[in-house]
Amino acid sequence: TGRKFLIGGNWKMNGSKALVDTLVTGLNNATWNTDEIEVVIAPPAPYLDLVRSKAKKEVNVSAQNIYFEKKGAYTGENSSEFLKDLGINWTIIGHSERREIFKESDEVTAKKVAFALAEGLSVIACVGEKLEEREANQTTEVPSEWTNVVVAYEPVWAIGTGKVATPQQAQDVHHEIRTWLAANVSAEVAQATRILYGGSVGAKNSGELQKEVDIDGFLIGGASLTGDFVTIINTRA
Ligand code: G2H
Repeated sequence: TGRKFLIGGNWKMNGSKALVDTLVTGLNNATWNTDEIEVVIAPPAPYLDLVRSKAKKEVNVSAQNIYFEKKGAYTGENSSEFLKDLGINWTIIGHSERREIFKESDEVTAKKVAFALAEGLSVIACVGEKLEEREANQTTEVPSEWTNVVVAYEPVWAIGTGKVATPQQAQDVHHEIRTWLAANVSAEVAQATRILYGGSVGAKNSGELQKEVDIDGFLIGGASLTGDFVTIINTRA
């Protein structure tokens, strides 16, 4: 497909210095072909600096969220400026937990995606069941920047539940998203944009899912906190 397979780990609100040590050591000892696989891990914000300084350069580090302003009176928020200062150039935006628990709207999500891209960050933009069309619609507000956007499809019913979409179910939606991109952005963007699957991915099901032609990687929650994450990389490698 010409698209580099992306294996992302979203730690969510989990971790400790001890866990950083274990997980980063595991990744530093693993090897993969960086021409074919891109590894991105997203620890909680307070651990970003520690993870970036411990991890080898083949491990990309990502925030889980940022705000759409550079600085100021926004208590509790994180800025693209902090990331750049730490040498971190990825962020997840619009994860379903941000939307559901923290009530982030499509509008806010779209603003954050546009802002992060303008700041030179690469973005894992999450879309969920039924939302993909609207999301993609708003993301076209930044058409020139698609090279730095990775789309993550996470069916809400599959997140953290152990229920995984079948490879065919995931493939069908990924194909729809790619078709939408072709129709609404361009054939080039549709061909080049990576579409990740997220929702209870583990070492047991990654092998089957990755065979699907429109699945260009994973966004992995629970299993990214365990040895499964390296197993998934090795299974792809
Ligand atoms: C979906 C996914 C990673 P999990 O949210 O973002 O989590 O793999 O735990 O279902």
